[in-house]
Amino acid sequence: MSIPRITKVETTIIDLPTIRPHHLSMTVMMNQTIVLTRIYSDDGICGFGESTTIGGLSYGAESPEGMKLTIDQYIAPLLIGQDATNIHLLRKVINKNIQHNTFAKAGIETALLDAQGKRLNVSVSTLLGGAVNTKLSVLWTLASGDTQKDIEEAKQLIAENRHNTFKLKIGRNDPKIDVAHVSAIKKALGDDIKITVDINQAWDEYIAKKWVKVLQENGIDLIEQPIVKTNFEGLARLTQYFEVPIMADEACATISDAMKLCKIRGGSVFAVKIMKTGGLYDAYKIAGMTEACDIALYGGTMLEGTIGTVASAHVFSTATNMSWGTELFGPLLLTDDIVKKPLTYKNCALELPTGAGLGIELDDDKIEQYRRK
Ligand code: MUC
Ligand code: MG
Repeated sequence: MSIPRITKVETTIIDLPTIRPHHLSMTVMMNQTIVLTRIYSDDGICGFGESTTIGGLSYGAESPEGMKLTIDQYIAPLLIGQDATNIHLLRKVINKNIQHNTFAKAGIETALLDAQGKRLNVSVSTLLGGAVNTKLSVLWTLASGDTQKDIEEAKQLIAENRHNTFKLKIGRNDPKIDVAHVSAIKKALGDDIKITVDINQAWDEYIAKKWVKVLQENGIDLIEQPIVKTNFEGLARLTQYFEVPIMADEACATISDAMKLCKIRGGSVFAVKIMKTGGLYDAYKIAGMTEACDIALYGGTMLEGTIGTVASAHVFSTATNMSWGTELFGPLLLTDDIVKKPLTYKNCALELPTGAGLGIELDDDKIEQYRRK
């Protein structure tokens, strides 16, 4: 049998509006920009991948326009003519030639895995060894910027049985205002509804110590990245000091970050995202590390569209320590999609598609409609 060779790498920037403004400590999102990568090979197979960040350059070090350029100019030439089936060898070549740029690399790795799954007629989770969970619990982020609107949104989603856990994005305002907002929502939704809080690095360690205490007293279930991502020891101190679990998000980006944080227990939960790790394989490795250290795993999102979300779901489905579930709701935050059949969200969970590769089909008309011209 001849070896399938890569013939073309194509990238497209897609702009999709959000259903409402999404407030984070560093930006307010009105739309989401997806870099779609399609990798073609001479056996007729095409794999899809997505590279997505939040708010241009306000969250991560790569912009959508920069990711496209990195892929077109630097990654694609390394792939053309290469064996499409040896993904580890391709990763090695890419990592040797290109430093950092994990978002761009994540889209490439996803497309290679999607293609290989299609080639072998197995799903991406099967390629990774098999799914332990085919239904992944999914929370929803309340981030309208208005306490009353957030409460109404949550009540509606609880009534629909779409979500029973909510994450609140804070850090834009004075901590006193933010903590009052969180406490009002917790009180309005009751004890059965879990509330997690993401500060996105907005507090210093002293402020965090002061206000996490109040959040803990108000029954908040999980505190995400309260302090700057570089203060690993601070995360370890907060983890040790508080009963409420502290989660590392921005701090826990790559496998070496995860290793350093494991060593000092810089969090009792780690948020893993394929955009931070540079793809599914390193996310899988972090899952192994946390399992070994008895640290819980949380399936994070960079608010990707369906391709990135389903890629993340395939890797998270293989993990055995996902005790905090996932936040893989990205497609639900968007007014439209570029796939033919949207993902199934039911009973507070995302159902893993069963088809070959990622298990999704692209809608070319929608790509044409939302493609940046
Ligand atoms: C983040 O930092 O967790 C994930 C969910 C959400 O609303 O924002 C993202 C980013
Ligand atoms: Mg976060």
